[in-house]
Amino acid sequence: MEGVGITVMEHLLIHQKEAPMATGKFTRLLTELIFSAKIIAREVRKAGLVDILGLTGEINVQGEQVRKLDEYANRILIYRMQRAGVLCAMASEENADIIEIPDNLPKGDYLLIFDPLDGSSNIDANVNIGTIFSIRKKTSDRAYVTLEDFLQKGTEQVAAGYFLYGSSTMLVYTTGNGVHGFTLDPSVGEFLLSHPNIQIPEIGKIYSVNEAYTMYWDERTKNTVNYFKSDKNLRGKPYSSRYIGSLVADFHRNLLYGGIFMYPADKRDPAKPHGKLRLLCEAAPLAMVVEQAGGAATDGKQRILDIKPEALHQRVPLFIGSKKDVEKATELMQQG
Ligand code: P6P
Repeated sequence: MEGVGITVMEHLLIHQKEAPMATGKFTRLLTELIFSAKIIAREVRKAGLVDILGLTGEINVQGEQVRKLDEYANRILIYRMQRAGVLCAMASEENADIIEIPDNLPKGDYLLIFDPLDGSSNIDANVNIGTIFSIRKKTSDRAYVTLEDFLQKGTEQVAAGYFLYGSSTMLVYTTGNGVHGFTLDPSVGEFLLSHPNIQIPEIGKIYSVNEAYTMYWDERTKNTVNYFKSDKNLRGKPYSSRYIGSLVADFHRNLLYGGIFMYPADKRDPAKPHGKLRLLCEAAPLAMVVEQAGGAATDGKQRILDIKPEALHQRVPLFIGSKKDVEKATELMQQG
């Protein structure tokens, strides 16, 4: 019927036979995640007016004036997802330890890991930012949740995706049956299917990396990046350089157009020998999305989804995007 789109819930139920995830519990989890994102999107849209409005003009659940949007997004997600009745615990990029569900609130057996507002340092420049999420199931038969329950390989994710707060607000996610994009129609407050079955081009035309760090890279990393800047690559000419400095925005553009995003290890900070990006709340969810879209993701050596985490905030080098480009980058990163 003209003018009526497919909502996320309709899409999930349509694919119910393929997506065993479309159980009531999973649907509830996704519904609450979407509601949280709508609240965050509303505040992000106001961000430019903060000075005029005075802070966000929002009183958060603790009755404090909210000062920073990533703290605000974190609070919204924790508050709402604790009450969804489907989680046994959460982990956030903003919180050092796992976040338990208070005893007085209903619980389930899903685990949610998220980066509440990735790229938030760009918000004052009105650059696109996003929320990245990873959904897993508690597999241990212990009555209580421990850190060990979170340290599962990325292949254990049951769903993953991101919200992108930009010229429009989008949800892109997978339950293991392809990648689907939905765009928020603010007039009805629903995310409507806008990008069914996203497939990333096998060979891209964009490379994304912060070349300011060249002097901190090892020779293999320099050779790998130079490959995309030369005419000795699969395209026979240099790839275009595009780097926003907001992971979700860079990833989303490359997902649609084709390309490779690289955040290699560098020698800038001895405390972060494996680069800046985090395995559990950034690399693993985006790796599930990109593989479901026909792409690839490695740490320069192995598949991101095969990495067994050792710590909640473990950082990994990330090479993610078009399959042939990531395969070539990984090959070059292994050369002596
Ligand atoms: P750099 C934003 O702070 C972020 O975590 C990602 O969104 C982004 O890809 C990366 O850092 C940018 O880091 O070191 O290039 O400024």
